[in-house]
Amino acid sequence: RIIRFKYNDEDSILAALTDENKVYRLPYTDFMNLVNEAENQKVTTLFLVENVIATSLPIKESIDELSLLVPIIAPEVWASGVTYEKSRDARKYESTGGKTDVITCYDKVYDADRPEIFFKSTAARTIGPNDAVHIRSDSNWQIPEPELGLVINKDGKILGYTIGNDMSSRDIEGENPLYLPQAKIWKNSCSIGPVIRLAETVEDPYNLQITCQIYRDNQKVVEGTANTKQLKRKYSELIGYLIKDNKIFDGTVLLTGTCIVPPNEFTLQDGDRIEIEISGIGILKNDVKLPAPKE
Ligand code: DO4
Ligand code: MG
Repeated sequence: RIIRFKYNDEDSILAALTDENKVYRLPYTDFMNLVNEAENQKVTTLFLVENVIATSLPIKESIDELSLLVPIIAPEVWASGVTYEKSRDARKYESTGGKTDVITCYDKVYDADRPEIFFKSTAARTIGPNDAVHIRSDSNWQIPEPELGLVINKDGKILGYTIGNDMSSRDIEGENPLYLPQAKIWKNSCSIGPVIRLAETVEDPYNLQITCQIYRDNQKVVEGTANTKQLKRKYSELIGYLIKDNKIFDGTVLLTGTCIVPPNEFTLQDGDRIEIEISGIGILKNDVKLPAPKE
């Protein structure tokens, strides 16, 4: 797994995190530099990383002592929607007030050949662990969306897997699906990290357990779990539609849709804490903040 962290007066360090939680500094400026170097040498990224681990010593600090940053400064984050039944049903609920005898755009997109793919975030709006996700001041129904993130190159090749939180406003989208960008994009509305698990080390990306826990005043108030085997689509299908006739940049992250939705009566509050775990990848933890109104 690849991490980035702040270290004394150095801006950022790229490092490998082993399964035993040992941290090895890598001689590359960032994740894409590592990937490109492997390509130049015609070896896998895993080979380069294992070589560093075999020929150097881990740093003395433990992973918990490090100030982790986003593992990659993704130029863009895109997201897939309504890729799990759970999401289709939740979107239908918020847009109809709970009616089941109507066909909504969410029912149609779940069954359509073309998936829902939307623009989610830019590098400046995306945060990593140890930073707070923001909630909007004009919404009364906001949730995290725990999602597997694909780190891809400009040609759509999957380089690694990360964890993403597609923060969402259910009442804004529920009022009118045309409000989607406002229900999805604002400052600190997207979190990714804390690691990128190299693609070649993931045995079955369609069998990853995802868990989301939300804490309020140190009490767990929400817990949900699901598995990527419930995904309706293939990752190649989502990427295929994303890159079609598009310009995509190295290090783009594509979120694959949410499979966990908190109970309908739940909304996030300032001071909550969100923890999203994906098996074999790690735990993405973020506090929730309602920023003070601008003067
Ligand atoms: O249709 C809205 C977006 C749904 C979404 O973000 C998801 O399913 O994860
Ligand atoms: Mg989502």
